[in-house]
Amino acid sequence: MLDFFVGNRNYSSWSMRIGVLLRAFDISYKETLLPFGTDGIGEGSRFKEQSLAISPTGTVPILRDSGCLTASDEALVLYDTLSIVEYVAKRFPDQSIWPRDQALRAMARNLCAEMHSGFGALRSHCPMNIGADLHREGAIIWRDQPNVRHDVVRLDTAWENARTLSRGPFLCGKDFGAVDAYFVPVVMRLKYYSLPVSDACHVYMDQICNVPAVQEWIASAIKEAEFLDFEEPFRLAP
Ligand SMILES: N[C@@H](CCC(=O)N[C@@H](CS)C(=O)NCC(=O)O)C(=O)O
Repeated sequence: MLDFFVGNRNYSSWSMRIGVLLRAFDISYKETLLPFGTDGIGEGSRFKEQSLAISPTGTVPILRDSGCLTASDEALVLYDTLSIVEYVAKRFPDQSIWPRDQALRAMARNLCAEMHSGFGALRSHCPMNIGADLHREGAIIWRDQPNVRHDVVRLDTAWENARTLSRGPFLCGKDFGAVDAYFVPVVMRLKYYSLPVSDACHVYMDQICNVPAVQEWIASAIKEAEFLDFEEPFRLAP
């Protein structure tokens, strides 16, 4: 049995990647929310205490597979989005989580790795906040933060190249895959901060927003209707 532990759906971009991936591929699992609290997510917080009880890093998402035991007879725990994607792809080999074509698969891994370790300016200046109208803040960030502009231009170029090479409409071909799941939280940032992107980029963003698994996650994030000051640099509590 797969246990999937997530953070708050509107704030936890890393959780969203895997949550959308599992839903898109119809993989069955039990989801448990480890809620971010008003005491934050750092050392000593309730969230940290709960997440450290399951994984050594105390971060979300976490995937635990009780169908696979370690040498110490404990359920296998995966605590990083890259290793989770790799594990799920091996565990469900009939699903095209990575493209079958070798060159497209390598391109998908390149892009996932780039996303995993890059786009720091966009991530830090535009924290994910699903459903929030942050277009004014987005315009100021765009004006004042050259590194955010650089990240967005790179995204736009990378997506366009990938969709051209693979013939789209997703990044690595006609089907939604791990690489698209990886970029879903970035699509949320571009959308809710209304950052300026090319027409082609808008087409891809719409493509992503029309994926049922993405729509489900967005709906549940908005329904959470939670407001945590430490995740909200731009808004006051309603
Ligand atoms: N490298 C990790 C990063 C996960 C991560 O940073 N998650 C955030 C929530 S979105 C977290 O748990 N933060 C708590 C902390 O850093 O203490 C992954 O790929 O899953």
